Amino acid sequence: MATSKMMVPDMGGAVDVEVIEICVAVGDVISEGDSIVVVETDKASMEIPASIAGVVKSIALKEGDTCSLGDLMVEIETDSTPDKGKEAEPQVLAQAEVQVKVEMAVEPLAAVIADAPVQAPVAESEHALEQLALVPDLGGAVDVEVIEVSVKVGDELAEGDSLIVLETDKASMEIPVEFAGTVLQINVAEGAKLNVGDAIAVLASTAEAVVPEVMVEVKAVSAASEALAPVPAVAQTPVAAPKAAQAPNVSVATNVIVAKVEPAAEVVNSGTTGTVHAGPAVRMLARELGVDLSKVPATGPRDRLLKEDIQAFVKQKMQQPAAQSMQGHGIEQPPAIDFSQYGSIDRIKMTKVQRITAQNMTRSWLNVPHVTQFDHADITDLELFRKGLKAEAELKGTKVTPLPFMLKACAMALRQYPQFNVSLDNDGEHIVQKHYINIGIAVDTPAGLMVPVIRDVDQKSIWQLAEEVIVMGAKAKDKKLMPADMQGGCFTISSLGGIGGTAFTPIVNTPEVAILGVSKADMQPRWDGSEFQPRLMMPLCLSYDHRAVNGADAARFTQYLAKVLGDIRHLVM
Ligand code: CAO
Repeated sequence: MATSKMMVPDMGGAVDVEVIEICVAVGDVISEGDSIVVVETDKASMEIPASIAGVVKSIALKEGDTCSLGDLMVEIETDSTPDKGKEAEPQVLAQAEVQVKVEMAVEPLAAVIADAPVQAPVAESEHALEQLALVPDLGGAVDVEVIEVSVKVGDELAEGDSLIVLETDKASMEIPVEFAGTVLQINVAEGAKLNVGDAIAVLASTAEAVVPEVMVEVKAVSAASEALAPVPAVAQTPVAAPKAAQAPNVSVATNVIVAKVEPAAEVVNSGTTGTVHAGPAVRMLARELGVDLSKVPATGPRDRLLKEDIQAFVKQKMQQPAAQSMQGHGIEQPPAIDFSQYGSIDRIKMTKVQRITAQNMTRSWLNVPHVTQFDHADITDLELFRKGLKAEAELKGTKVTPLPFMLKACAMALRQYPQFNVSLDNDGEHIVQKHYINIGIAVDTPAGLMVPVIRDVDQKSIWQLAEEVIVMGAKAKDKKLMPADMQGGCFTISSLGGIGGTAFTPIVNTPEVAILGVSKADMQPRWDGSEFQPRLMMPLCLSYDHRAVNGADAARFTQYLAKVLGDIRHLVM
């Protein structure tokens, strides 16, 4: 038996954070990952999970206390019976003032490193460091699936090389390595579910060590030192955390025993029910079950939502008459057909992006009363101007398509008609008016449709927008979009103008309330009052949520777009 002290880990730099819940009692048998305490900053609540299993011997914190990095949380009695051996030299790994003394190195990441074979690159260079490549911030996504491991042991990697490909609900993304080095060990496999801070691989790196945020000292307890395990040799090699700028909240060293902070659970402002307090596990359950947390009555201390609250809410919904909860999804599925009876077929698994797109489209199509308004913009003069920019664009190393002009015109239209820059609250009683203008652009990629968001379009020049369209389009096609790149949109443009077609009816990208479809401009005869003139006409197809927007407003919106695109001097008005 041994006793371990579990300390407060790095909480993203937050100090004096209030303890709002103690999740364990003395005598509790806990497993690794069980919540020990819940803390709450002014921005988020976080569950701090146990990094080791054992029996709670004492609890140093109580509700209402404030705590900071390195404060003692609990003492845990573990049944580990380490080998006898020499006591590890305490290692000071960084500059932080706080030193967390831990009695036994049994933290999972530490174990990973301790087991890592020390391979040639380390031995060959006295400057070589074993560094952990960790999962970076995934924009709040959790349990993200590994769909590809792009490296193998022995590979020499340059900074920025792809380690793995992850697939979230919204996108596939490559996770690059933050430093050059040789792959010593790979800690993940295809199909694994990863979270921020999880170890991807161990690399031997000659890169300058990046000082971890947290300094941790591991020390066998002197009184019982003979009974304790020596820190394995490899564990004495400092393992640097990723570069501070990209470092997740978890700081890592080979011999660190620090409870890992779960990705901060966001505090949802529901508008109707006030702030929702719920830990990550509860939020995950709610997401799995499709439950809107703001609708669930909380019964926990200080109005915290408990798992039981979610379960009770779902049970109650299930008992309601089917018609009340159908929202269009109760439509009978078409019958399954064995197509092979008619000829040769292949059954191909959809990518996650395709599956999620299908779900989102269905949800939007069934929930949103769609109307599409058609119009044309005369872009003859715009095209003359745009083509005149070609040489300047080449000098700048960029390219200007009609899309940046459309983005700018839509930003102006959203300012002019703010009823298009809203989302409908799920309570059916409120509209959320947005005062920022972020516009998504639909990008066609081999993995499926992705919609990166260009922020603050109203504040950017045509050159900046042209550049961002190129960068975002390339990131989408190269699977390099991060979840944050696809969040926060107010309106979407789906441009099929580079491909063709005369018109289409795009589906509103909920919770937005309108989307502009653009088809290919072509020459058409236009009557100028005395004769027909050949004019380059671009088809505009504005689909909107008729709950938020009236038909007359939609007609005004597309007329306004046609005016601005027809004479782009309006863009500077
Ligand atoms: N009319 C005529 N020509 C157009 C046009 C329009 N409305 N829009 C673009 N073009 C031209 C461009 O000027 C370019 O020609 P030049 O090279 O001669 O200048 C050419 O078409 C190709 O443009 P592009 O598609 O490469 O660039 P873009 O900025 O117009 O679009 C992007 C970028 C990322 C939006 C686009 O590549 C894309 O993925 N489009 C598909 C969107 C989609 O799938 N929508 C459907 C969603 S619902 O299923």
